[in-house]
Amino acid sequence: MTESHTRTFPPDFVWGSATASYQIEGGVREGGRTPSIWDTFSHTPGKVLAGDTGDVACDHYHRVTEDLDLMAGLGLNAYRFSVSWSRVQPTGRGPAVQSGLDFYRDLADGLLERGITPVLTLYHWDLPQELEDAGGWPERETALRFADYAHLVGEALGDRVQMWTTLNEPWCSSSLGYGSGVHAPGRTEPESVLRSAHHLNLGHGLATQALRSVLPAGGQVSITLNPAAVRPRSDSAADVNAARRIDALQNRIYTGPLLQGAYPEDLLQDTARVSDWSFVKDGDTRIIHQPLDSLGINYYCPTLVSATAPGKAATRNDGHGASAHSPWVACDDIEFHQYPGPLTEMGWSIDPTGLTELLMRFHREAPGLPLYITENGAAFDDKPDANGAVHDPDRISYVHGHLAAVHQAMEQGADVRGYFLWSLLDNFEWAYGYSKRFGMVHVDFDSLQRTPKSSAQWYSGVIKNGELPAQV
Ligand code: IFM
Repeated sequence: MTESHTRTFPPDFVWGSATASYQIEGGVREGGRTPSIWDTFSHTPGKVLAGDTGDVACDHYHRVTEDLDLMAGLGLNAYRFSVSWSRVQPTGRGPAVQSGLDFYRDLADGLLERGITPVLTLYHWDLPQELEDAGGWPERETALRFADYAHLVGEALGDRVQMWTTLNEPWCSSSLGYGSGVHAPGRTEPESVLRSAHHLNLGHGLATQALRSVLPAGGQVSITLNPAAVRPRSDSAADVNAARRIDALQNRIYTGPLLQGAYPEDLLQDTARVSDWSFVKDGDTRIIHQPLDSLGINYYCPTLVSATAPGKAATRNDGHGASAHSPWVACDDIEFHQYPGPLTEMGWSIDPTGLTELLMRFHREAPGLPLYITENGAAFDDKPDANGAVHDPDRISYVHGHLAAVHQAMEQGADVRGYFLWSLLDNFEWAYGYSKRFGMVHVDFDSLQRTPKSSAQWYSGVIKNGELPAQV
């Protein structure tokens, strides 16, 4: 990747990396932790590639000090991690378990001691199984339980963690968990996609209120979405309409109530044959529409759609896994396409322009709201060479291109405050198990040895200099 000039970031720009509890921790039966929906799902034959589970993952639970030293060595100034709900509140109800809270308190302290800002996500998809047994996110009760959990964790860790995120990518929880079923809990119920999306939104609003009631001054509350830059394949009215419908289901179903305090009318109409939305109660959208301190954006690739030609069955290649069931409610007549050009190991196209596009959209639609790229990165088939070194030039090029895209948005006025590379470590990539490597640090899943890849050294240099070189 070559650019004409070096790009300098503001001195207070936050340079971080991100992980999530079930993807790295292991230690699934320790300290009173009970199963989450991902324990159940990954132990169900046929759900995860090669029968992989998060039982051991990167064994981060036992290797926290090593991982903290790794982060410090790379010069990260922030680390985004998530809390395993069933580790701190085993059944999703009642009091917290001290050992669970201690694990995250020690992690936060270890970060602070090394000058790394802890950025805590309360929910990255690992719902306590007991709450799923009671109905899961399609039930309103789960949103109330989430608020109690947020209160417990906020009270315990608010003295050392300032940056809080309620949910990570609620679209994946609702659409992949309850629509296509490729994620836990593996249900395939179109109306549950809408019900769970609403209860995740409501859970966010209630959790935000709970956090604000316990966090000391300076505590910041955010939510991380995975908005899509949805593009029509042509400018025909049918393709443009297809893009509008997917935009409603992936983006505006969240940003509508979060940022404007209402669900978009077109979304309600598009999905009317599946649901009357009577699960939205009076006052809910007011609860969801809480002031935010920032918005987290996870970006990997853009989405290209078209209307299905009359008489032709729609094929779905939306990059979200193979399933006979669609995560897209009432969209059987919409096709997803891959862009020509380079792909990552996930089959996702490499197109940083989508990131600039999204940042400019939020700059317009949520003026004054600081933005963070809370995830961006790529999976490649990284292997150690004969000397044990791991060279990953494709990842360097990917991150270089996307950081340039962030910088371009900032030049055009977007208030972007930080960037978190996904991911610190190779880890459990959900339904793909350990087959996809997103880490800037290689993990040998037999020995659990960590080896920083060349991208880690490169990113470390970017952080140290606060600037993106013209060339990689
Ligand atoms: O690994 C995931 C992460 O858990 C959520 N965002 C996308 C990543 C890559 O698929």
